[in-house]
Amino acid sequence: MQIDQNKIDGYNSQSLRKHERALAFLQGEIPHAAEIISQLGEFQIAIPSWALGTGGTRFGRFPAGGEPRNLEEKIEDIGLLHRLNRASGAISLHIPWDIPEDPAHIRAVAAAHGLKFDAMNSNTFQDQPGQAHSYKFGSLQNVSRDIRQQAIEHNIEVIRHGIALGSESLTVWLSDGSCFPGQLSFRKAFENTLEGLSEIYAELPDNWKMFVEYKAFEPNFYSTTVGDWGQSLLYASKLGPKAYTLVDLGHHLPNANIEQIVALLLMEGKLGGFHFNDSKYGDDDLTVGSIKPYQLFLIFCELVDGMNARGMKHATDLGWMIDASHNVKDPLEDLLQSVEAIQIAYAQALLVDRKALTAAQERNDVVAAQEILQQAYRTDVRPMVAEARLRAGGALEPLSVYRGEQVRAGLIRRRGLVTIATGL
Ligand code: LRH
Ligand code: MN
Ligand code: MN
Repeated sequence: MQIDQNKIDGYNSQSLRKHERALAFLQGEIPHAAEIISQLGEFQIAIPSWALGTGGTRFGRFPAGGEPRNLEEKIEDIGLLHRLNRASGAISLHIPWDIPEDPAHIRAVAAAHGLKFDAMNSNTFQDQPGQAHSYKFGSLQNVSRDIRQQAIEHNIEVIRHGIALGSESLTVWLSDGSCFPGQLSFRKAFENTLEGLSEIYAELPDNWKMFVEYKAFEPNFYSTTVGDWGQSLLYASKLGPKAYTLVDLGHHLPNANIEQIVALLLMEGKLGGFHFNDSKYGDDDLTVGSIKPYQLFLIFCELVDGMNARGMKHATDLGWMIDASHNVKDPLEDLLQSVEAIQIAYAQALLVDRKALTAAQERNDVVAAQEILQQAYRTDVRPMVAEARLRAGGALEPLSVYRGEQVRAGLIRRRGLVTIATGL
């Protein structure tokens, strides 16, 4: 389903006056507005191939209809998002949920939509049909060498798929761990996992990165073998310079100070990427910015500050990905909201008066420091985000265009009401 440029321009012209007034006001208030708009224009967020259908929960799934039936249609959906917001220019694939049988073709389909392939995700947390060994008691941590070997080979296979698509990173998330005290030896589980990761690491091309994703709980509820940022950092440090920690916002214990984790990982040069989502309780995978937008802003403050301190390019030196699930919303609308929430937090972080903040910190002026952060957070930066989209040929109001064009109804007509997407 395509929305051509004339259509988008038509919608834009309806709200252009209002937009220009709001933007002019902001430009008057913010001396470096032009710079922020251009940084926003470069910033792209990868959409996961598993987030285009209704995820549901283990209690049920209520499909929205018109969901993509194959990888081509998933790419098509991301292409549509990118067309509207010009900020979703990449896709992150999960293998074997989305196996690119004909990589040259898949690459061409993605290129036609202006999309690149971000991190490849391996999957040793489910058993696949025809698989020789079960991951019931873990994959890389497993006491059985055969099972570990199977998991290693799967990851190497994922790297091969990624090379064929032009991806440059592998995300490894292991559900390995234990449900009961005494079930495993923490030390042996760690050593086995490290050994397996090293064998996978050895297969990475020179220009590739490996992201070690951690998670505190679920599906194992007593211990997780890559359970927190300390353990992930330990693996990444032992593996070598191509290995980094990946932070999924939903993978922490309640009230964890994620912004501090981000600051320290960046300081150590070991932060590799993000899985953005939001949560109230656990790994809820809700729309980014829907529950704790201030936390998201504080995380971006550390990202901007830490990346600047290391001379890193915001747009390209970290992997920016969404990892969300959709139970009650149209997945495409939800993703538009998530991307915008990330852009808003990024723009607000770029607004922070860093010099004044450092000065306030140096004189222990706690009140001033808080005022400086909140001055940025309470600024409505949406006109700058919209302007970045407008300049790139996108929609001033992506959701209005999506709804105005009745995209979901069109997808249902073409793909049917009951579609089963692969993945979660
Ligand atoms: C695990 C996780 C991981 C998986 C994805 C489907 O909770 O965050 O990134 O690959 O969900
Ligand atoms: Mn994740
Ligand atoms: Mn998760």
